[in-house]
Amino acid sequence: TFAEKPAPRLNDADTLAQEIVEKLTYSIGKSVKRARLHDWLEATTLAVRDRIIDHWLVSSHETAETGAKRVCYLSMEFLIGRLLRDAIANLGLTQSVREALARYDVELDLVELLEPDAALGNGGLGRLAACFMESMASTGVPGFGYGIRYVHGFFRQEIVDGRQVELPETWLKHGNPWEFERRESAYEIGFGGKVSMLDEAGKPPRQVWRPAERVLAVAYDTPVVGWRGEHVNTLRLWSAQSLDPILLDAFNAGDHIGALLESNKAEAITRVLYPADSHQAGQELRLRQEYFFSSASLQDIIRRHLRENETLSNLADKVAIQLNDTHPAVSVAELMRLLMDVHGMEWDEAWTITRATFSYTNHTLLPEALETWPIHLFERLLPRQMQIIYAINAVVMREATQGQGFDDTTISAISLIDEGNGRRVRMGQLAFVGSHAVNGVSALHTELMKETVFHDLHKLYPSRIENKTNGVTPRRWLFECNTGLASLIDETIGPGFRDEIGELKKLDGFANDAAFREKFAAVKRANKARLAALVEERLAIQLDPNAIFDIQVKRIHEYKRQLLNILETVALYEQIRSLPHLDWTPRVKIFAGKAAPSYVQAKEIIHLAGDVARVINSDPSVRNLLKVVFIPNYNVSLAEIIMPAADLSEQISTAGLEASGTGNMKFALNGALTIGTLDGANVEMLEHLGAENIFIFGLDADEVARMRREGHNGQSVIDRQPLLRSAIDSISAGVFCQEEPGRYASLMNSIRDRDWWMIAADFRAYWDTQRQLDMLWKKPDDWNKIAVHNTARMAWFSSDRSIREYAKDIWRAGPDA
Ligand code: 26R
Repeated sequence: TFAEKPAPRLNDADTLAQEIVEKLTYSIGKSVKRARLHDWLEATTLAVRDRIIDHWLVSSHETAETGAKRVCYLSMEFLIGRLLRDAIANLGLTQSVREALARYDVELDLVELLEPDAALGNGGLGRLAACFMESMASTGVPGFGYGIRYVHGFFRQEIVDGRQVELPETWLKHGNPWEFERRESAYEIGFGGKVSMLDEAGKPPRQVWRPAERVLAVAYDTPVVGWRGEHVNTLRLWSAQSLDPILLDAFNAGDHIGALLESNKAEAITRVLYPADSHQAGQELRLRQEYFFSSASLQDIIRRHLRENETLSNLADKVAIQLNDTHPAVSVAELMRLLMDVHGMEWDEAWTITRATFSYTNHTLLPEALETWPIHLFERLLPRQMQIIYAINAVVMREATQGQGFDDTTISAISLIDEGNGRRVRMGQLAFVGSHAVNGVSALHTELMKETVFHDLHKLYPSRIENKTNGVTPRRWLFECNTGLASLIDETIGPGFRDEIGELKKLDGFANDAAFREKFAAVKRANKARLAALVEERLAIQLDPNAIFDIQVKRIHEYKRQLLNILETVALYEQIRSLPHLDWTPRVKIFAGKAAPSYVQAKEIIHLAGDVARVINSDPSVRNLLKVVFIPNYNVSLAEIIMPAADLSEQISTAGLEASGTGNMKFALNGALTIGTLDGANVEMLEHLGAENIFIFGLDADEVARMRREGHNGQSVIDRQPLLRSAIDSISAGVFCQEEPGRYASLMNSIRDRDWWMIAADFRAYWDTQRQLDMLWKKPDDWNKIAVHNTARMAWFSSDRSIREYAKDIWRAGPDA
């Protein structure tokens, strides 16, 4: 029995107006006359939500009835941003909702702006999870996102006296109309305590874990609607609650405060997102978060499976679980525990099922970002899981000893236990051995995984690593954020690309059509004007729309080399001042991004960008030829304004260190040219765009590795580069921070000494490529041709393509399974 297909609703403005006003009246209790903009947001959301729910119920019943395999995407982060515009667009309601609200003199665009930006993620990994959720819904893969319902998402960034200040984010302040609390889907999560052998009469002996603490995981579901509203999936986020909201004993004994403290401690687990994406914090609370959401998700998966199946033996045929990086890697041990200790399965069967169920995606090779946990902490918090990890390790060690060519060194590299640093559990190794498939996120990254972090595991299991290049959803990152361009494409090649993004290719020929190029450029100009207005309003800086909008937005990281960009900016500034008669191309350098609160160098880079901006922007001698802006509080919503407004996209990481990048794809899809290194997915963009349409410079990954091995010294390069030397010297001398001349001494010295990130080494190639782009800007026809080719050739980087590859090669799920 399928869920009753709902009677199709009318999608005209009259019907929507009526439904919205009904919500306003009866769900919010406001009259049209009294309603504030916020009330309209809520009423509109509720009306749109009803239509999603119709499809949601059908989708979930269909999956249950057909016994289709489900995909569970376990991720500590989902960087979803605003949902209303996305939902309205995917349902095809944009015009009628706009008209419906206009009848009450309410502007849809203004209503949308009031929605908080759900920032339950740090950056690339979290935004990828959000794009994947949307693409699973759009391609009809029965997907469940599992994560954490943080009360405070990623911090809000303010710049105070030039420095980053972190403020708490309170996205739930006005409630969240998208979520449904599911009190019936709640699970107990244990911590600490002891493990003992239980020997019951007539039963084989087994281990039981008696946790010392227990908290409740309560589910909150958000529907995720795909393109044309045909399929709706679920994002299930867990919230921690105290098992007894008040410990009755303590309460009755008169310990009112003590009783409530206990519940605070439980609820602390899901209170805040860790904002570090570079260095592992190693906090106990973080491990608690990882286990909390892993265990809740697995218990939920098992319960649903047993509702529909007699046995757990076929679990792997019915569910695929994707581990989004190592953050949920403890799931490998937890599933083993649940299968054996709770459901009585034998080790061998449990291990076979576990490996057939899990797969793991690696998102970074940076050694300092690889997760390991001290054994003593692990053992104290999760004693049974620690036992299981030792047992898994024994299995793997046995396989390695039997394998060819594994000596002591390789075997200790494979071990789940790092014996070198005070004994730690290696979460990457755990995720790897517990999975049947392990993937990197770009072709280059996947090859480097095989050569570096997983060199020895790859030798032991040579067919396990495969590549799945990232993608971005074209709905949010083209149709919704760039309606001007999307409509122009409609007019030019017809609307087929909205259902089949590959049709964008038809645009390629129009690169040679002068009339089309003019329209394409007009759209870009309008998008630049919109960004300029935002900058003017927020920062009181005026931008020249005739200048190249040269943009680098992403987390602030040494390896992403915002510093290289700033040095080139300073060098350009000095050149303009010393050669004012030359025909300089006007540029606006735009930066945005957050630094991890404890990442000192990243914060100094933000400070420097602001200092440089202040001096350059107030220097009349550069005459509008150069402007520099740092836009505070980069988030998904800001990205939606920035991506369509870029002429030039900066993707300049030290080669070998950016696993993929996804901002690179969003920019190019919206017609920006890329200046970048041969890193991450830039390599594949080069293949799809052709070398004439992307501006690649600098050392490649092999060269970086060789120079690091052989020892490289920045000073010797700087001595041969007068522009670079002068820029570094000016910054060191305090030209941009006269109030504190020594402010950037250590930042500059790190380039002079070790130059670990190859900033000095790549400067010249970067400078030359930028000047080549200056020349190109003077030939708008040539520039715009390339821009059109970028949009036309980026379809392959749709996350629908990524998802179809995962579904076919890893999950064996989805409509084509
Ligand atoms: C353990 C903790 C400190 C931590 C480390 C790293 C927490 C979060 C991260 C974030 C990393 C894994 C991340 O976001 N990586 C990015 O993933 C994107 C999606 O695959 C890539 O495009 C991007 O290149 C990569 O940096």
